[in-house]
Amino acid sequence: MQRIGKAERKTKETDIEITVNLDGTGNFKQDVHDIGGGTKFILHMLDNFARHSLIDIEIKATADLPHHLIEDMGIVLGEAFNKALGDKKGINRFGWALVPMDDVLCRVALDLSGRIYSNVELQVLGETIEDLPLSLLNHFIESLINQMKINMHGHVLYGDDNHHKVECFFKALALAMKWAVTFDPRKANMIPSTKGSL
Ligand SMILES: [Mn+2]
Repeated sequence: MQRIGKAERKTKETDIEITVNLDGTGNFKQDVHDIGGGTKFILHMLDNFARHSLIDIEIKATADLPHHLIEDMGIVLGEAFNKALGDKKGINRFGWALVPMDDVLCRVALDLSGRIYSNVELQVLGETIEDLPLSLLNHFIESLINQMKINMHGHVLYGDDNHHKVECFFKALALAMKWAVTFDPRKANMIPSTKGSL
């Protein structure tokens, strides 16, 4: 089975197309026009996310400004996930991970609940990670959470290096998401909620 979702967004500011395959092997393909302002770093994070979640991600994007690009990539990625997940029949729904990266330890727990709630503290010191403004990273995470309507708790518990803190978060997010979207054949025809919908 291959659960594939494709989403597009074309505005005066951005032109983005993202495809995800939940049953992939972690392949990351991108054709994104590098416009600075954190483009490289966010792609590095998404490459990590794909690799460790085993979710294939393909992105094609152009944009006028980094802010528009990064925020809209979060929206389109969330939409692609929603399409791939469909009615969410048979998925684990919950996912969690505790991941170290050198000096940093990060914990992520999520629920693909259809309800938005987030509590994310990455403990980044200063205003930027490499060339990515912290505010933009927060926008990206928020866009993804809002679009997917999920509940996410993500905390860097300790550590020093900003790059490690954020990368560790994306790795933990990847492992949590991998488990949450995994299909369990024992509940193939079951939506994992006592409400009967998610
Ligand atoms: Mn890195």
